[in-house]
Amino acid sequence: MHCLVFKVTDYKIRDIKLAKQGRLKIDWAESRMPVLMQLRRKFAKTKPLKGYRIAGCLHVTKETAVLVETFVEAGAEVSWSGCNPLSTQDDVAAALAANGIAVYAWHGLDSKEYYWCIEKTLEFKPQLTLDDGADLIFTVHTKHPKLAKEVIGAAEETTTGVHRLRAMAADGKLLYPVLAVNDQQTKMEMDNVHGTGQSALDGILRATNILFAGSTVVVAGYGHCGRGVAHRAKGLGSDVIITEIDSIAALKARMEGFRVMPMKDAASEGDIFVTTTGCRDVLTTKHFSKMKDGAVLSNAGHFNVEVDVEGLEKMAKSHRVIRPNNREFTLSGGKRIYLLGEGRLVNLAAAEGHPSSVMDMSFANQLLGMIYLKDHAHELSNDVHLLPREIDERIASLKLASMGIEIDKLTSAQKHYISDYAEGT
Ligand code: NAD
Ligand code: 3DD
Repeated sequence: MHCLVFKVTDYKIRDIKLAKQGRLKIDWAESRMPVLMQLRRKFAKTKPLKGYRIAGCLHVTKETAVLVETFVEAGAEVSWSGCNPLSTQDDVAAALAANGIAVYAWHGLDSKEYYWCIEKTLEFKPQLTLDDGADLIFTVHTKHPKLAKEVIGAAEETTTGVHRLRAMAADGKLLYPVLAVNDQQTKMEMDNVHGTGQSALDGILRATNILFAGSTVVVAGYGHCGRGVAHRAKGLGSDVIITEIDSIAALKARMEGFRVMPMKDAASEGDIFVTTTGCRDVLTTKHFSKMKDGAVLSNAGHFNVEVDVEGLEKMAKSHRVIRPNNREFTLSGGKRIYLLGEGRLVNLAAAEGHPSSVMDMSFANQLLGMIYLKDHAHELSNDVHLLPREIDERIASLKLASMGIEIDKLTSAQKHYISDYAEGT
């Protein structure tokens, strides 16, 4: 629990007067993030990040605020920007600024302002950077090669960011080691699946109040996010269709009870569309022309490239904002198509993102990842690295304990048996 102490530091946000309301949201998030708060209490004593400066570029939500203030309690200096123009919660940003954090973020900023904010976070010459989508690390690599020499390592939160960084590494372009935090089991199998599964539908519901039961939901991509969205939509009574480009993922979807078909066929069947691919041009004009009147389009992928918004704008005779985060496009012949969150990740643009209790694990990985880099970056090549499995296991154990769940332990005889080969039939 924080009392509001206004500390003087540089920041640029929407309105500092929102700080009190933002603090309440952060207090709520803290109450649902037991693993991160337990680690905060431990590291507030030992200060493992003392003397380190962390620049972060990650959605400014109440959960991110808990991570940022945990970094500070662990001894770090922190500067922060958002990683999406529509995901910043202005009251949370105000609470961070009021608590002395150098935060540069406000809801609805334009592209120029977005990159201005990233530049501001680099002014204090961080030794560690943290990304969600790799815009910060890409800025360091393309615009601040000198600063890159002072960075010991970085972490990347999401799948698309890891893809970008793996491609940079393959080109020999990475100037320092990067941790693929996204690829942790306690992140990818939790946040991407269960977080996105719930929060994407949350965003769709807040923007439409639509009834899922009886509707046909088309989910593009049956990876971690798509799987979560498909199962949650099914749970709400929808008939779910999956589209894929990967035969194995498509087969998994079919075996788990979903209809699978190309988007050219699904386009005319869907009532609600959710893209979760990390790819571009998944829903385009050739699909819009086949859609039913009233079709709802949303994206849960990291960037706003999955729905061809420009193509829809060109195709439409008119458009209007009919509800918050919900734009109605009227096509020739009167057909209406509804685009949520401007095609940006619908869970963060039209809702609050994943629930705190799943971000608890994602951000415990970020915290332990930063400490791991502090201790081991000098041993790592300029490539994308996984964190040690022990970190995953530690977070899973802490989370289970916070849920009051115990598991069995192998006996010595069992350990011997599973590591031996002599015993047969
Ligand atoms: P993933 O790699 O596990 O799954 C992506 C799936 O999409 C794969 O099965 C792939 O075969 C499929 N795919 C790729 N291109 C396709 C296309 N053109 N048409 C149909 N299917 C296609 O990735 P993931 O972890 O599920 O992440 C997906 C996206 O969501 C990424 O951009 C990631 O950064 C983002 N993400 C968003 C959130 C959020 O809060 N909204 C959370 C986690 C990840
Ligand atoms: N992401 C989703 N919900 C979030 C929240 N409440 N706070 C911060 C970030 C949040 C995005 C993450 O899931 C990130 O891991 C991603 O995009 O993969």
